Amino acid sequence: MTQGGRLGTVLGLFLVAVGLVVWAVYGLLGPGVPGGVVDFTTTQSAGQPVNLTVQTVGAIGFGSHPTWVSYLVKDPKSGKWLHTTTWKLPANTVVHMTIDQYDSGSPLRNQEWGQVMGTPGNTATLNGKSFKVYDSNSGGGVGHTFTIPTLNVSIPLISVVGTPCGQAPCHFNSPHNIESFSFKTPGPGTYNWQCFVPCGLGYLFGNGGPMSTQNYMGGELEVVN
Ligand SMILES: [Cu+2]
Repeated sequence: MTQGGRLGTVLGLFLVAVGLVVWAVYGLLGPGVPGGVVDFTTTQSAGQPVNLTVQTVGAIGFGSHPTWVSYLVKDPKSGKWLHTTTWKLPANTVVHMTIDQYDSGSPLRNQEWGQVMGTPGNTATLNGKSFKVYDSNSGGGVGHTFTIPTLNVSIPLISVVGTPCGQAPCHFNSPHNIESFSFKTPGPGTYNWQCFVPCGLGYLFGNGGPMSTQNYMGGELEVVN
């Protein structure tokens, strides 16, 4: 083999090794590859409620749009945070949803989005305390909503107090609010969900960027039998 050939082989092997290290570190520590579907249909016996946990962050911190606001979902099998907003759920089943909200907020342009809708009694809990409506002119306001328009489900996500977590996935040592509520899935079909607070900073009226991109501020519920 010529010296150039040997150099090429060594360089090639070196790049493969670097690639493997990056892949291993990302796989172990990182929140996974964006996209895909997280399956909640096999994590409990038929007819039993589904537990679905997500987090909202002010900046995802990785990928092609590190500064964008985003949702992440906790994989029910591995417990890892995944950057995926398409969730497969069983039909006609109660979903107990928990949102760990790590982002700041502001007063709402439309106070209607401060209401809890579509849950039993139109209530949700904020850090263990039941509420029906949040006055977004108090505290730090509202950061996002979790809204499923076709099911009339909507929950305001209340601003954290203090310096928000800088890089996802966030952990409980950063300021956060824990909100929980339940809703029932309808029959099979695809149901979009999204945030209704224009939180796409730097975009026209806040509605571009993460607000209109899958895996950031919106996604799909794939409801199946
Ligand atoms: Cu949002």
